[in-house]
Amino acid sequence: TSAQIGVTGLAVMGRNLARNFARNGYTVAVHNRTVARTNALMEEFGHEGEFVATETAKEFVAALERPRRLMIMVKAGEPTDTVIQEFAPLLEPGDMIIDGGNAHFADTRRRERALREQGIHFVGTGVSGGEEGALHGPSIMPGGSKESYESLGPMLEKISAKANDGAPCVTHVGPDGAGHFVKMVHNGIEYADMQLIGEAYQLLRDVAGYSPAQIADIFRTWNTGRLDSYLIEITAEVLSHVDAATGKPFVDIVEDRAEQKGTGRWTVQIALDLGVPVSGIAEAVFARSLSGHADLRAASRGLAGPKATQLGEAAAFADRVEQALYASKIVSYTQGFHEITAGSTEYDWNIDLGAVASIWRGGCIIRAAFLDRIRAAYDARPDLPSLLSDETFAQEIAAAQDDWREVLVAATRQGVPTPGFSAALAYYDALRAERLPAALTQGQRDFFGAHTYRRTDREGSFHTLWGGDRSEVEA
Ligand code: NBP
Repeated sequence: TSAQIGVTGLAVMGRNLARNFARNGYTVAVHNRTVARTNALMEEFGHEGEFVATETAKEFVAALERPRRLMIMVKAGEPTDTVIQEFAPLLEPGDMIIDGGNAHFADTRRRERALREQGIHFVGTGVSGGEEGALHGPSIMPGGSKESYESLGPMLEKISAKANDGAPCVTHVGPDGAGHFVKMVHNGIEYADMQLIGEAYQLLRDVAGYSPAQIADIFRTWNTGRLDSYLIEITAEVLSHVDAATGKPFVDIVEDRAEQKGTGRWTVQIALDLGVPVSGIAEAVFARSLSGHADLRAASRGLAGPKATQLGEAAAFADRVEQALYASKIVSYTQGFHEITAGSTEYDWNIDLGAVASIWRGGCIIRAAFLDRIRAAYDARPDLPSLLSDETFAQEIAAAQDDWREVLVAATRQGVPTPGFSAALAYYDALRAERLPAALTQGQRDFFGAHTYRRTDREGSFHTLWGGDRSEVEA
């Protein structure tokens, strides 16, 4: 039997993707560096479909029908290069290597270029949805050549999640590293979403005085409205969970130090390189980093805070927090989509933003009803300068902004840190400002470094002779 697809790397993700392909009727060749994993898969799940278990790279490649489709699901970084070096010499022009790991898009671009010289299609593919998604339907973000998508697309569409309207959560994102780039920004947005939810929780707890169980109920209610999303849903689950050993709320017995694997950090690093202000995502990454500085936090615990003040009605405050959360969420997505636009321009990817919103509607961690509306906004106007310029979103923020500001006043007064909410509001206010202090910055730069400035009333670059008679010269 020849297999339509092969999966090498059979840890949680690879194993579940292989099972997903098999359950959808494909014959799947499976391979892993350590053969025990392959055997375990066959023993436990071999009955689920047609698998071809292989031990060596040669056997694995020989099991695949041509052109070969070989999917790599190993640890991202060096292991991916090792595996490519192992398999590429055994492949022929027209064959496809699909990397479903969380690769950095720059690595994907490098690998794609090298393999293209051999006539091999390298398809860097973002896969989101974790272990469960891999098995039951992830959101899939393939890059690589158009030609490879013609061959792979139908298979990926079959195993992917489906949105409410039945559309598969996969699209050809764009050439070379486009898929991994979009997956990276997805994760950056995920960081921001989680941070904003965390801030809402903290405000409901410390300002409004609700218990974790009560906050879980509030999130459940929010989940029936415009915030309807996987992350809000699981937040309610986590908050209502009680620790069996102590009987305390689970959230109170977990160490408050958030970890990260790097995709959020990449999103910010690349945004800095591209000159895109993703302040909300950056604050989310910094918030995790700050939480991990245990010594610094211990040394700072005695610093002065505000006097406790009386809050009005808690329920009314909770409604305001919902407005603040929603408005801040619109801003995070605005920033994330701006980064995708900038990447697409820089690397000539021609990414369809509406299609990206569409494939995030199901399967992935940030799946949300909200994404349907982003898709609609871009479908109506593909050249939308920013999500904030969409009329519906602009109106929603207009309606939310008073409450958003009130929440931040309360947070500031009580000393509850809200870097995500605050950065989002600052971004919003800066974008809509008639004038920014950047004019003063330009003056300072011209003063100390003769960096010149532009005038509002005439073309050209100018410099003021600050150390002399302060007359202006054309630069
Ligand atoms: P891991 O990231 O834990 O990687 C384990 C796999 O990599 C095993 O199959 C292991 O083989 C193989 N491997 C390593 Br490590 N070094 C190797 C090498 N030098 N040569 C060949 N194989 C090597 O697995 P995972 O959590 O299933 O994730 C797989 C990929 O999917 C990663 O890139 C990850 O970032 C990405 N991803 C994960 C999730 C998630 O929720 N976990 C979600 C989305 C994407 P062995 O069995 O012989 O040690």
